[in-house]
This record gives sequence, C-alpha cells and structure tokens, in this order.
Amino acid sequence: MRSLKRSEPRSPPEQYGLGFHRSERAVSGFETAFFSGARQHAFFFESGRGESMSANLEAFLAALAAVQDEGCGAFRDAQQASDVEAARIRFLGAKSGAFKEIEKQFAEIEKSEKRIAGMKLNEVKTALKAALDTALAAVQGEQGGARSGTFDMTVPGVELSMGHVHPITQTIDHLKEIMGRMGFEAAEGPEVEDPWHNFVALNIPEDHPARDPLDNFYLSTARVIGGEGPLSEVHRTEPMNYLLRSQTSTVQIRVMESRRPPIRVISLGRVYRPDAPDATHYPMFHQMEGLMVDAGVTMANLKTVLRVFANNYLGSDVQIRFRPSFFPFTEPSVEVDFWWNGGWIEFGGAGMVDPAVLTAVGYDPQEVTGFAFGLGVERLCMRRHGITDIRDLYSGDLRFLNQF
Ligand code: FA5
Repeated sequence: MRSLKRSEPRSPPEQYGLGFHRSERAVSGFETAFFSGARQHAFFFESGRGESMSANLEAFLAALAAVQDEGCGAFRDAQQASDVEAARIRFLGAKSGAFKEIEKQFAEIEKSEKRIAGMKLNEVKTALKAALDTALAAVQGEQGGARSGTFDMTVPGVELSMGHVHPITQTIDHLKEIMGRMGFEAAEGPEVEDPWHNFVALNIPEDHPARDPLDNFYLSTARVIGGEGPLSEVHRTEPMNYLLRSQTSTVQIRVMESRRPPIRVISLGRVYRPDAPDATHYPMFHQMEGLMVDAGVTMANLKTVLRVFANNYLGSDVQIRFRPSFFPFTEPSVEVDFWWNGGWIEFGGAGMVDPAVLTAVGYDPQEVTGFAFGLGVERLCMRRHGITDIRDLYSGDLRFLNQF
C-alpha cells in the first residue's frame, strides 16, 4: 500500500484498517458496512508522492490487507480438513465470507480509484485461494497425517484415469508378433509417396485407372508466379506428383530396392483413398503388406503363411480361400477370403510378384520368385472383436474405445 500523509486528522486505524468507522461487529471489521461511514466522511489523504487517496479507498485497502493477513494465517494454522473448511467459509464463503463482504463495497469506490482497488482485490483473492489450496493439499495429500499425527489407511485412494493403446495399434502389435514368429521382420515406408513407388515400379502405367486423380489424394503446392513484394505476389496452385500412398505395396518396392534376397518382411501402416465412409470403408485405413522373395518361393508358401496367420489371429477353425483376381504387380493374382463364423470374408489381395516388378528393382526373375499380400488391418480387427462399423474405431468415443 502507498505510504499516506494525512491531510485531515482521523482516528487511529482499527482492526483490519477501518480507521474512521468502527464496525458494530467486534471481531471482523472487514465484514461490515464501513463504507457507508466512509462515504459520509469522505476524508482524503495524500500519498508520499503528493497523490491523494480518499478515505473510502484507504479503508477499503486496509480492510483487504487485514483480511489477507487473517485469512492466510487461518489457512496456515489449519490442522485438519474441518479447520480448512471452516476458514474457507469464513474468508472465502461465496455469500457472506469476509472477502465477499469487502468485494461488495467495490461499487462504492470512486471511479478514479477503482483501478487501484480492483488490483488489490484481485491480489488478495489470489493470495487467499493459494493459501486455501496449500492447506487443502496438506490435509488431503497427507490425509491429515503430517498435521494431525494420524494416518487413516481406510480412506479410499484417488483413482487415476489411465489411457491405453488404441485397438488398431493393439492389432498392429499383435499382427507383427504373429508374423515375427514366422520370420517376417517389420519394414516401414513414407506415407507421402512419389509415383515411382506408388505406381510405376508396381507395374501401374500412366494411363491406368488406379492413377485417376479421383481415386487418390494427390498433393499440390502454391507457387509464386508474378508480382513484387509480399502483398502483390500472385500465387498459383500447381499439382505435384506426390500423393498420400494408396497401398502399402509401395514398401515392397522400397525394400527390394535396398536389399538383396532372401527377403521376408511385413509392413503395417496407414494408407489413404477418397472412399466415402461407411460401415466397412474409411478414407484412411491400415494395411499389412507381406513380401517373401527367394529362390523357389511358390503359391503354396503364400497359402501356408496366410493360413497359419489366420489360424493364429482368428482361431484354429479358420479356412482360407483364394479367388482369381487382378493386380498389376502380381501374376497370378488372388483375393484372399477367410471362412470365419459361417461365411467367407474378403480380407485383402495377394499373388506372386510379377516378373516385371522384380526386374524394375534389379532382381533377376529367373533366379528368384516371390509372393506378396496386402490385408486390411481394420477389417481383421473388426472380425476378431465383433466390431460392426469401422467408423467406431475413429470416432474418438471413449465409451467404445475403453472396451479394448
Ligand atoms: C490392395 O490394396 C493391394 N495392394 C493388395 C495386394 C498386395 C495385392 C500385394 C497383391 C499383392 P485392395 O485394394 O483390394 O488391394 O485392398 C486390400 C484390402 O484393404 C481390402 O481387402 C480391404 O480389407 C482393405 N480396404 C480397402 N479399402 C478400404 C477402405 N476404404 N477402408 C477400409 N479397408 C479397406
């Protein structure tokens, strides 16, 4: 508080700084309507810097200082939760706590002095709340032990809410573990791909419908094409060749480009397609790609690996069926169905790596052969857990997610 030089005589300050109007209530002067008295007298005092302060403000600030002293002291001295609560009601009670009573008088402060009064009001409120928090932490955190000398072991603990791994991440970990037992190591590739890895090396030529802009998320960039200075620059959005990968088969190419056979890898990751969301489709989903390249690899190996995988993931009664299909990068190509819970369900595509792909990555198709497969991870997870709508996986609804 500023140092004050009295310009008129006044009575000595009373408890809580109510210097000019004694409260009828003996204990807490700050709780009273002292401002009615202050208004009548309207004394002014001068600060050491020559500024004057009304008696009204003087009393207001003094009352605040007093309530801060007494309130913080009460919180500090509280021994147990009931002491803290009593002090809270007395000093910070919402209806008639000591602080509230003073706060009510704020309206009576001169307009020109409201800023000083408001600042002090906030300062005292913050100090009281901090003292309350500290006192609560002391009596609750230690369950009153340190202060009261007792420790109640029967008081229930505060349960912490723990997060957990998303069901799709759990599925990915599980799939990696199963395939790892068959000697397949995990490989990764970028989600933003170039046309070579997403199309060309996979034997998907320029005019193939799979490259249609309506079937892919191509990326574009804004380029400056004219003007001077930042405000007059003209930007044009130009298409880039890059795209969000539409399949994890891109990783086949990246692995084969960087290694020599024998190869036995899986790659699990996100892929993107502009598919309208429905119960079984989502624009972003995950695939598990598998690739095995070595001398003498056949369709029999493919079928065995997929059957062992399905038995491990979905149960021992799962059967596997290959339906003829077409993928530009495998020959022959198949759709992979599992017999599960009384019906054939399609999980992905597969086939023998096309010799054109082996050649594109520098392998000799006369020396090595390989198989590849790509399965939808969401559909596997849904089957195993009885999830009927893929959108539930990405709704962020904890009532759903907490079941896993
Ligand atoms: C492919 O993506 C091929 N790359 C698979 C492949 C790999 C074939 C290696 C040969 C060799 P397809 O487009 O059918 O194939 O997708 C594979 C699986 O991804 C589907 O069977 C399905 O389980 C899943 N899938 C496809 N689109 C979606 C979607 N929008 N939402 C959720 N899952 C999808």
